[in-house]
Amino acid sequence: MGLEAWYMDNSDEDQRKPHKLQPNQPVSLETLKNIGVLHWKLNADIYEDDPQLQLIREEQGYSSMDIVTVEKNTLPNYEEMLKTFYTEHLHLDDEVRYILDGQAYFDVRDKEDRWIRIAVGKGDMITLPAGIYHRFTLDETNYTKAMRLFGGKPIWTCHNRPADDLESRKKYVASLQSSCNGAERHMINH
Ligand code: KMT
Ligand code: NI
Repeated sequence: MGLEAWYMDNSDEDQRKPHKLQPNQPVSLETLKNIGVLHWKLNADIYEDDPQLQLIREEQGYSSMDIVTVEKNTLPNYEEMLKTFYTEHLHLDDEVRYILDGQAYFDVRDKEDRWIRIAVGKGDMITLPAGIYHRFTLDETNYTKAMRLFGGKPIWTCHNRPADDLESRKKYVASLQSSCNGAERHMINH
């Protein structure tokens, strides 16, 4: 099952609006995979006891988790947090989020440094690779509840752009250069 993603326009309007280009320029799951963004669709109604989620956590080594509700009167320091989330940044580890309720947008940079907006909703689990520049915003519904998954000790530190000298960034950039798109791979294989 697909995620909806698209290239963003450059308007300064409310970050919570979709910011689609006119006409819309969709981005495929394949393109997302090529920049290291992975996606699973799960049944969020049973997240507390879901064998599928357990399997992913075991396979990917996501041993710890917490649950965060991003909503005006629920999240402490709401306004400040939203600003932090929407400031372009990277992390030293993968950012893994499982949307349990509501919806939101993750924006990621593509190989040409263009913004791709990814719409996530209930049941979407998404992994942004360590070192990718990204940001997060609520949409116009102003509410989402997400499970944050992590490999070891939870470290949510944001490194704002520019952070090009960090090892995680260098590794990520190198991984983009060595991976190629489907067509190129096809040619190498034949
Ligand atoms: C991040 O680091 O971008 C985030 O944690 C986004 C918010 S997760 C609901
Ligand atoms: Ni982040």
